[in-house]
Amino acid sequence: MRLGKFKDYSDFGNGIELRYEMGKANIYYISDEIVRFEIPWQMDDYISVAVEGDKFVPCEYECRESKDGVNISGKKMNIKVGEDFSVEITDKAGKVIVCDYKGNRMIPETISEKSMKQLTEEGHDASAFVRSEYKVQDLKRIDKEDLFYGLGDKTGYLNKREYYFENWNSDIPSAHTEALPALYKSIPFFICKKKTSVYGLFYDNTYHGYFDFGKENGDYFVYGADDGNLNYYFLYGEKMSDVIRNYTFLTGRTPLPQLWTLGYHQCRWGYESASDIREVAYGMRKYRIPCESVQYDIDYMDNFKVFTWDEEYYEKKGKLMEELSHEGFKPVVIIDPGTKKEAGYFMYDEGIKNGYFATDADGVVYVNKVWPGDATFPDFGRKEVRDWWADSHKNLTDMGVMAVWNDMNEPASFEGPLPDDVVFHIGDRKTDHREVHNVYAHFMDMATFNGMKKLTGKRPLVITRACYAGTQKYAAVWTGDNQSLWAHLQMLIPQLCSLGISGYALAGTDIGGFGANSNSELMCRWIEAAVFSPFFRNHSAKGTRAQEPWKFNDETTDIYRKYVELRYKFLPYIYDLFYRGQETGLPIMRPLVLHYEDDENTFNLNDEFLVGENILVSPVVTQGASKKMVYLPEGTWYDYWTGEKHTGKTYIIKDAPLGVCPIYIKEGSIIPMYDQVQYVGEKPYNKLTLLLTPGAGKYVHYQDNGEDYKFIDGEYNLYEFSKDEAGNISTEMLHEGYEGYEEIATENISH
Ligand code: MIG
Repeated sequence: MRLGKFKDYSDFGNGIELRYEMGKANIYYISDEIVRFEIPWQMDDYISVAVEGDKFVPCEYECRESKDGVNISGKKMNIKVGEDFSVEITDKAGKVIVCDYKGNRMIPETISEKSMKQLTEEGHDASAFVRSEYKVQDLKRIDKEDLFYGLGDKTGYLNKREYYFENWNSDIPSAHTEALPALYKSIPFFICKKKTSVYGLFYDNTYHGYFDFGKENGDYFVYGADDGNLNYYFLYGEKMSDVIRNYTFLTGRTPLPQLWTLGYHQCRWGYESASDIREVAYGMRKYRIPCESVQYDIDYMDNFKVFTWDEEYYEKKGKLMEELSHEGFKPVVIIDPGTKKEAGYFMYDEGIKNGYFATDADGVVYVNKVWPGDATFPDFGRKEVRDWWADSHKNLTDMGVMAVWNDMNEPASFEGPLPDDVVFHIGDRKTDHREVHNVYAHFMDMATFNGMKKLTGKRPLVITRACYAGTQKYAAVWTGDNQSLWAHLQMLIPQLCSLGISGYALAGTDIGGFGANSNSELMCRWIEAAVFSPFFRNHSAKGTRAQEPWKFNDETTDIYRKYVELRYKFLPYIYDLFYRGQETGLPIMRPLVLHYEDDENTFNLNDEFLVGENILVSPVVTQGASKKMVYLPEGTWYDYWTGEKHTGKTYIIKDAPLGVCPIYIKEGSIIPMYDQVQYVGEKPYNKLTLLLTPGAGKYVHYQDNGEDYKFIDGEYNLYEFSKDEAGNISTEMLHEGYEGYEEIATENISH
């Protein structure tokens, strides 16, 4: 689709409308650093799902008509718009940051009929090789040095250059390899790091989307979508962290979680009865492995009917949860969107009576098969449906449930995908499955979050498998059905770092691997690598080898315990990062390139990461390895285990036999630590220990009750610790509104 020659334009206050021979386009100046470009191919007045509320910040820009379009000069950048709505963005010095690719796509020749036939014969999906122009399409130029980061949970490596991806939330039980175009999540945001600059683009369109970062052709990248508007935000930044700040300003930031949710969680799809859960819970305590929850997978429900309880295998409703709560276990249960089609079942009856379920094009309630057999799909895009779903959580909170895990919300279905024309809504607007698919989970998570918030008054933990851009406001994510494979342990690092820079600070993988059989070495290396993974849960599938640590051997149990204990020690540091992330949008687990942008050794570093700015982790993720080549960036670093000092910007070889995860602390660090507990809340955290590395430094520490929203009314403390070269600590209270620590101790790294 083309717009053709430019005609004229008008200014509407916070942006301009450009009129072309064959249509119109809009540019919205959201802030000095955020500009939205839109061609309303499908509809005027599109309302974003990801961006909530009015984000306009007063800013100044000037428009001048040029011979083929408009030149806009703003505070941070200039924008030149020409024929066909071609865009060029330059910095104030005139250097191009990004510009449209002027030529046509050079689509490689479509596959020949002969090859197509051969491929199909052997069962290959030959259609996957066919490429064509997309209905909505945008091409931008790639320069030789460009690197691409972000895009959420996509497989492969940090840098997405020369890879091709799709956004279509997909339930993939087979192994997640770098060849997969799509997984569970759709986050159409990426950062392009250029030789001397950086920028971000967020293509806010919920239809099936496509991203080709120079695979088709090295001169341009292609963004495509099956329908909707061309609708993208340009995000300016001097640094990568500015781009992330701007992106999360738009789509929202991960809210401060409850402290216990950052502890350890044990799960398995296959705890078939109350006694299975009990055995695991008491096992955690017996083996002294700190643990917050043993999670309830689908077996706890009566015939997989959501918001019910199976009293046959799981005893009387509420009994087990009540018993285990005395041991500090917080009940977390799974919920699927598919609602069993069964007359007499309250959710089905209420949904039918009120017309809450999606229908086919003729208005007949749509049915597909999921766990409960024939199931219907709540039309979550409508507020009244979300309110109903939110209130239904009372069935859970009445039993004592404290957090909800939303699964299968791609939405997944067993009898083929939902047809394109299944009718859904976004607000009051009637639309179809094609537009809603990628935001189905988003709306469901919103409902869960609001329900749990209202019912418990606490900060909800909603764990979701599928999501869209912006869902981070409502839910934590896990990366779905990985497998007990070394390749998947390796992928944990780029995948969680990518989710992190895409707004998802609270993310995790199934520790030990979900599918396939784990083994003792893999378990140990996984808990070492995952020790700082924001969401921290071991999970596995039915039929695979059990993964509770003591099911392997004593050595595994000991190593596992050592790392879970380490996690609990660093909880206040992790919690502080969440606190700060509310302002910065920065994640917990970070790729090194985020803080060392000028160091090319970090550009493609997939096997280590930073936790905040002060801790560097370089886990062993290769079978049989007992040494690790660690890259230490500029600065001075201290080995967490030995205190050994290293001068950075160099590679070192670290001895790392099973049980040793190389961890380094930056010079001048002050890291807050807590004493060991078996679970958060076992005893009050009234002592804080500051781990110190040599050198002067400053650190701000946040403390509150770790549960509810009283911090908004000022019930929290903010400590600023300063340390001089000699190691003397002074404390300034930046805010005082909560009962403080009884003791603040210090500990030096070189024990
Ligand atoms: O297709 O509820 O990813 O974590 O244990 C299986 C059973 C459905 C998929 C989830 C997994 C969960 C499992 N679910």
